Amino acid sequence: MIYKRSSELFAAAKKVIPGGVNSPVRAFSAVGGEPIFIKEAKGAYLYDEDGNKYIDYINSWGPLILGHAYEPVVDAVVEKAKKGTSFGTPTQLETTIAELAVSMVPNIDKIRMVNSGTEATMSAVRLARGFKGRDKIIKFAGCYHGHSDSFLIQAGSGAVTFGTPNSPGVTNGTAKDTLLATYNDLENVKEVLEANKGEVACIILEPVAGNMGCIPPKKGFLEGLRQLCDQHDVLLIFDEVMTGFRLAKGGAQEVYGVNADIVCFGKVIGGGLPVGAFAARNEIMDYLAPTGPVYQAGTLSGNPLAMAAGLAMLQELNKDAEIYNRLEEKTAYLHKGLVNVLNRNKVAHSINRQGSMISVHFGEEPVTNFASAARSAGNGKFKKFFHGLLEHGVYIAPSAFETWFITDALSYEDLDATIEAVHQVSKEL
Ligand code: KE4
Repeated sequence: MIYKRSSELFAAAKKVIPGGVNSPVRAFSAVGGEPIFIKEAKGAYLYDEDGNKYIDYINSWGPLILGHAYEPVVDAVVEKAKKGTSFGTPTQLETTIAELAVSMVPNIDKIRMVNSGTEATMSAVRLARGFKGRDKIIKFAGCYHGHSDSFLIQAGSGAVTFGTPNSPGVTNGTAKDTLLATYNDLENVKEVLEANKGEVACIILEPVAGNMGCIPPKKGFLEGLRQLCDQHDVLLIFDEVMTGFRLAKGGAQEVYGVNADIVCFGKVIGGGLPVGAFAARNEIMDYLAPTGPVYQAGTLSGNPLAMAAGLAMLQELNKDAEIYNRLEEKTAYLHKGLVNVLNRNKVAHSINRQGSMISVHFGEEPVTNFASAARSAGNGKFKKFFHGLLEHGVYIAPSAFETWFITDALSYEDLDATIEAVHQVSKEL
C-alpha cells in the first residue's frame, strides 16, 4: 500500500493538532507507523487519501453497526439539517427517541441525552454519588469509561486501597475516591466492599469489556455483582457505551438477564453523530436537575441533528430483530475462520467473542482480565499482525486492547477475504 498522501496530511496535522489527532488512539502509537487519513466510507469499506480501500472492523469505534453512510441515517440528517441543527429548546424529537430507547432497554424509565460516552458515565457516577450520599466508586482495572478524572485511575498500593491517578492533572483528592477491582473476580470485589463498608456509592463496569480486547463476563460474575450491590446497598452501573444497542436491542441487560441500576450509552445510540446517554428507573433519574438536586447540563445535549441520526439508527435496529441474528452469525463465521487459519499456521492464540464484538489475543493463556490481556499484548506479535492486515486491506483497531466491531454491512465475501488475509499474515507471526 502507498500512504504518501496520508503521511503528508499527518505532518500538517501535527503542526496544529496535538499529535495530529483529536483522540490519542488514532495516532497508531501502540502499533507504530503513521495513521492513515480516511477520505470517505460506504458500507463496510473505508477509502483513504491515497486511494487504498479497507474492510473496516473499527466503524468509528462501534457506532456504525449498520455500516458507513447508511442511507436512512444520512437521509434523516440531511433533512433535519435543512430545518436547523440546534435550538437549545425542548423538541418533540427528543421525546420520540427517548420513548423508543426506553421501550427497547429493560429496567429504565427515563433517559438523559448528552454528547459523548464520557459525559454519560461521568454524569451517571455523579448521580449515583448524589443519590446515595457517598463518595467512593469501584471500577475495574482495564475497563475504560471515558476520560473524566474519576476514571483515569490505576490500582493503589494494596488490592483494597484507593487508586492513584494514571494521568497528570488528575488529583490525589479525586483518586482516593476511586477503588480498583479485578474484572471477573467476585472475591476481590467482596474484599473491596468489605474494606469500605458504607462508603461506596456505585460499582461501574463494562458488562462485556471492550477496552482490554473483548472480555465477556465469566458465568455468574454479573449476577454476583448484582447480589453484592443489593447486599451493600450500592448502585450497579452498566457502562453500555459499547454494548448498548449492539449486543441486542436491550444490550447486555437483555443478553445476561441482569438488571443494572443506571445504564450508560454512546456510539450506536448516535448513529455516528455525537450522542451519549444515561438512563435508570424514575426513583434515580428524578434525582437529576431540574427535578432533583444533582446537577448535569449540556448546550448541545439532545440537539435535533444528532437526535435525527440516533432515532433513524434505533428505528432500524428496533424494526428488524433479524439484524442481531445476522451479526451473531457473521461474527461466529469469522471466529471459526480465524481459529482455522491461526491453528493451521501454529500461532498460539485465544479469541474472545460476544455478539458482534470479537478480539484476537496472541499467546497460550486465556484472556479474562486486564493482567492477562496485558501479558498477551506485550509479546510484540500484535504490531506485526495489525500492519500485515493493513497491507492486505483489512483495518482493525491499532491497539491490542481494543475490540473488532462487526457490522451488518459486512458480506461473507468480506469475511472470507479477512480470514485469508489473517492466513497470509499469520504465516509470518
Ligand atoms: P467517548 O467519550 O469516547 O464517546 O466514550 C467513552 C467510552 C465510555 N465507555 C466505553 C465502554 C468506551 O469504550 C468508551 C470509548 N471507547 C473508545 C474505544 N475503546 C473510544 C475511542 C477513542 O478514545 O478515540
